[in-house]
Amino acid sequence: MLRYWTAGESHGKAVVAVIDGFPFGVDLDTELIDAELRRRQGGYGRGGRQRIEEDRVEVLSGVWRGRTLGSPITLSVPNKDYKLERMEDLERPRPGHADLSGAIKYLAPIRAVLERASARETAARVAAGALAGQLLRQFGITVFGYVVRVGPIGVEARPGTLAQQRAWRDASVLFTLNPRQDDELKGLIDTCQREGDTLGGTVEVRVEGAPFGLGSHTQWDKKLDGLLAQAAMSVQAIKGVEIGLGFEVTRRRGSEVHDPIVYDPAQAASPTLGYARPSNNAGGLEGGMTNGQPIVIRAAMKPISTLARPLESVNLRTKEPEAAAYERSDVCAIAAASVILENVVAMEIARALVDKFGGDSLAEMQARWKLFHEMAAGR
Ligand code: EPS
Repeated sequence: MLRYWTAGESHGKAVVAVIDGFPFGVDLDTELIDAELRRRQGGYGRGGRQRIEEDRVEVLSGVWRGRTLGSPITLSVPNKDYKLERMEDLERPRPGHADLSGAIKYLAPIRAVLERASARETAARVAAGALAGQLLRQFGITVFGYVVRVGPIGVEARPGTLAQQRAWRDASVLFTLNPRQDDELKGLIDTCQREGDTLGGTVEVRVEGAPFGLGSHTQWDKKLDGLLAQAAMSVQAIKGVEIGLGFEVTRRRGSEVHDPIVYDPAQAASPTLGYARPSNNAGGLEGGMTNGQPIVIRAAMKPISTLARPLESVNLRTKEPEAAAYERSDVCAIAAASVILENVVAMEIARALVDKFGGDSLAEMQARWKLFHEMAAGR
């Protein structure tokens, strides 16, 4: 079983991921992890913290001569802005943040809660996901995330090959597939910043090359759509997750929702095994299992809850009304969210892959992948 945890506070020494059950024999490229960490720091609308940090991974365990050992892998991303011991407590919880619930639940200072609730933790999740992505590459599986909405402005859908879409996304300061809309989106974020406010948006993540049969219909906690939803929803500030058509299914009849099945022998060598689908409204998942189609997930991010022009709150000490605390923050972190979601999805797909094909070594996984595809072709 592949599983992972993170540890670390926003202004502590580092954020860390421990990944357990990662197979033996994957050549690790730390530059690929650093590239994802750099992307996570990018995007228009970020706050002052990203001018301080230069996130880079340090591999503390689980690798020998550049190759994974099958033992737990520890990835650390040191915080340049390490100052936890000098930081003061807050008295006025920020609506939308973990401050109030956490301070009451743990009978603790707000500082003790916000440091761990902070989205800084996602640097560790991105490092872990970028490691998982290196396992997926061995099987020709790619995970690709991009922004499809910033606040009220939707980004034009732009069909293209994965390579074209990657080039468009990487040319966009907001990691959308349409860099020509960047100026409009930047204008929106600038206005919002001038008004002391924040903006959210929507991210889409697409997984291509996943084989049939990841996940399982047999038990609620093995359904891959459920696992993906949990992983996406657990990312800071995510308030909604859709798969395929998502909430749109409620407006349509069954005949306009379900994807017909046709057999096309020319596609037999593709992940569909020849079972082509003229549409992909299911988003690649039926019965909690992959069906050979691209997996499509969307996640809705709420606006950052730390506002320069704060909302009404209460001083926890005096119980008197007061404006919420303001600490340096981002105006819009939707671009970063697209990187985080891409990487948490990569980890869930890697977990499902290890479940299906065995996780001791890459060589055994590859042999079992081949055997499964031979057997499935005869089904
Ligand atoms: C965050 C508050 C800000 C963000 C942070 C998330 O940090 P600081 O208080 O140091 O300015 O920059 O995100 C990151 C540090 C990051 O690397 O993404 C919060 O309260 O969630």
